[in-house]
Amino acid sequence: MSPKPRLFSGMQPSAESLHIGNYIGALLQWKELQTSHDAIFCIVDLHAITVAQDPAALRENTRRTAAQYIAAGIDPQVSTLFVQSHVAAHPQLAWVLNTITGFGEASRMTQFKDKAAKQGADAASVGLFAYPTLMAADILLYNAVAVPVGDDQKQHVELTRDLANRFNTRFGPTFAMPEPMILTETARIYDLQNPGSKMSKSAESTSGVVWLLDEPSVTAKKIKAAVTDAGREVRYDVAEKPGVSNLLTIFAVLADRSIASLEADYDGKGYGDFKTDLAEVVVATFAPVRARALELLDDPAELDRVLAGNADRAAAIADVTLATVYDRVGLLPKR
Ligand code: ATP
Ligand code: LTN
Repeated sequence: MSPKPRLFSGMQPSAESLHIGNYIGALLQWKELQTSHDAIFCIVDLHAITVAQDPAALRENTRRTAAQYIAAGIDPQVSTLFVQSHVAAHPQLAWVLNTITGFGEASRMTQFKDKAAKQGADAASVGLFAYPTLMAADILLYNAVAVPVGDDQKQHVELTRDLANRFNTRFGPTFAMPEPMILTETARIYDLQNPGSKMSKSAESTSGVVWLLDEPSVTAKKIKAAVTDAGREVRYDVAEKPGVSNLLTIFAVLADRSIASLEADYDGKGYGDFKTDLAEVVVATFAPVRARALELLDDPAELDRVLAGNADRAAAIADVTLATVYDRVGLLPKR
């Protein structure tokens, strides 16, 4: 039997709770992929500090993110689930990659340009500039071939491929070539109050964001208050009915139904019934996830122990790659 292809993905611990967009767009697919792949999932805290973080909140959010991954079905005995800063090889390989990355090349990364523009060029840090080479290190340390990411991260995976190629050409074959695995547009969830923007952890107002850790009554309220569109027809039409289409996507994914069958069911019924039923589906999906996450968070010592064991497994792979890289570039080994 050939070994399963290696997969790597990560998420920043940038909020207390993940939202249903993160669940549908990432966690749900990761959960499926962990059986077909040798999957490694990383909570990228070193990426998170490329913008200012409150230290106590970052530590807490890292645990919370881990608890939500596990509660959503990432099994730390099947996949490797670990915290980036627990494996020193990540920043170590990133440094070497920095030395083969062009200044102009890094300057062309659109995420950097966007984030730097938001903060003002002087406030943007060298760390933010080097975000993509740290991400390349994440992927290349494990010779991951499959990298599930949102569309916005595609450019970073392309850079990773360029760097892998460059290193392999200059120093000899070392890294496997990763492929981005881009999520389908139907897995993109929009803000319930502002269906023109994607649901985001860093949204200015969170009234249209359904958090995984929201109490069930709050979740139901947010669904019922979602903006719908003119008319009363439950129909999938992104241009004319972005609000209703977004709710149909959520319903279809969580209830495992087709959009067409939902449209048929609600034909002639109006938005009220539709939203009431959707609220029930969303609560039924997430109440157990929330309960499990809170239970895991009740025993932080056990959670930390699981993360430490998984970090050791990750390090066993990463350290071998790093040793090869150090050797190839000519660093003197410590005897
Ligand atoms: P931030 O606002 O801090 O950028 P975010 O909520 O946009 O956070 P990310 O940390 O950028 O989330 O993304 C984590 C994962 O969740 C990625 O795989 C991304 O594609 C997915 N994701 C994020 N938002 C959505 C969404 N609205 N719909 C579907 N998938 C999403
Ligand atoms: N930049 C990604 C998170 C991330 C990642 C990775 C994803 C960091 N390292 C390696 C895939 C592979 C994001 O913001 N979603």
